[in-house]
Amino acid sequence: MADADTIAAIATPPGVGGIGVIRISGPRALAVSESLTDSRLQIGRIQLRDFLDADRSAIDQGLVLCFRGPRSFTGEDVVELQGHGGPVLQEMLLARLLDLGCRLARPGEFSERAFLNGKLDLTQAEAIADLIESGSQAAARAAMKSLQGAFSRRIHDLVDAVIDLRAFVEAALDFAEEEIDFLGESDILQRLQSLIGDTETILDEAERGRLLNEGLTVAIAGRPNAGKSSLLNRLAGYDAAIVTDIAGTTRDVIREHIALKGIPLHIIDTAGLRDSDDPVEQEGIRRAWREIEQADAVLMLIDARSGETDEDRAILERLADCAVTRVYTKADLLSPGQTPPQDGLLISSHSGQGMDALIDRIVGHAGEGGTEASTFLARQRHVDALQRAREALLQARRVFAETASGELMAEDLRQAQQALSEITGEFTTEDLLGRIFGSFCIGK
Ligand SMILES: Nc1nc2c(ncn2[C@@H]2O[C@H](COP(=O)(O)OP(=O)(O)OP(=O)(O)O)[C@@H](O)[C@H]2O)c(=O)[nH]1
Ligand SMILES: [Mg+2]
Repeated sequence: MADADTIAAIATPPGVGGIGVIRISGPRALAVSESLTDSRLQIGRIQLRDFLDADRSAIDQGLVLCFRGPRSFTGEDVVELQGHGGPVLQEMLLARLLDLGCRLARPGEFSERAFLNGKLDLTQAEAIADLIESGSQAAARAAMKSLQGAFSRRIHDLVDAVIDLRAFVEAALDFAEEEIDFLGESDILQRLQSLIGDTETILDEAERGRLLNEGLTVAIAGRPNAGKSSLLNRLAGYDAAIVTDIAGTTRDVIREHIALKGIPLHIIDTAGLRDSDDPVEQEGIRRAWREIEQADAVLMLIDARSGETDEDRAILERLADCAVTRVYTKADLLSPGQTPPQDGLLISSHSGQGMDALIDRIVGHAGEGGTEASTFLARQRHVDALQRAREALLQARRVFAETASGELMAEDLRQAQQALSEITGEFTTEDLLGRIFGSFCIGK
């Protein structure tokens, strides 16, 4: 058992509803519920009971479901009280349970106990939170696949392969130099290579799963009057940002949350980039750069009539490390004989020209095949860990190619294994668990 406390929390959302569920977990869950209902309760049966206050007056009436650990969500004894969904009622019931010796559950504590008792691994526990919070059907489906273990299985297979290779290399350490050759240097390299390939495949999928979960951040950048706010409004489908023909209209960072082709997007409109003496505009530009440099993708807007100017080139230079798409704007204003620049997309936020191609390009940032190919939902944490695992494997390959030393390589393999194990939670720190479960809501 993870904890001797018996915890309780309201599991349904706050507010008025047909039913309201209170969840209790821990060694005294059944005893407390029997006191509350002043009755004997049985496992695995749905029982109608009065929920009694200290003075034996009924607070509410409802169904009681009892589960005996380890055959429960948390792995401990669990009782669910399904009463009526009134906030005052539920508070009264919860207060009574605290009187009877329960402690109020911390956010995510039910899931944390399920994890600590081996009912779920970490990706599955996270998938529950992501499933509940999923913002699109595609995200919900992918979260469900993670919950069913699709992601964990892939990671386990990878960990097993790393362990095999470690065992192989470490066995080789027990042999003399000449015998290592006999064990096959090329074999080791080949296995390492296929491990790196598998890690990269999963990393790609995890990145897509992360985008599906957290959304793709797309910043709209460019000089004043390039048409940034007009594009934001066109994509959002309403007048989110002020548009005028005065250069320097937008000062604040404006965010719109939209979905294109099932992919959640955070579209960010920013202040026009230029040298300015106005302290308000300077601050706007400073914030603009911060958003642009952190975005997953940047749309660099350039007036199609002027084409790329020196000022645009200066901005593009600073964007060298970002995923930038050049977008030439105001296509409707091009004079009939004028040929538009060819090194980017051509759009008009007024006529709608080129919007489909732009949307395809934006969605394309979510990866080959878009999110339809996502087999599981992922978080930034998973992507980071996979990247560390890949780094360690690449390092192992470098070390082995240079030194042919299994000993040095074994340490890198150990690190790769550790990074992968963080994903499923076989290797974790208190701190990591606190951060993950602390972000869940109470009663989950
Ligand atoms: N004809 C035409 N005009 C456009 C188009 N897009 C923007 N404009 C006009 O260009 C001017 C500037 O547009 P904004 O969207 O405010 O430009 P911005 O890049 O947000 O400008 P700042 O906020 O000042 O940086 C406005 O007068 C818009 O109506 C377009 O596709 N066609
Ligand atoms: Mg603007």
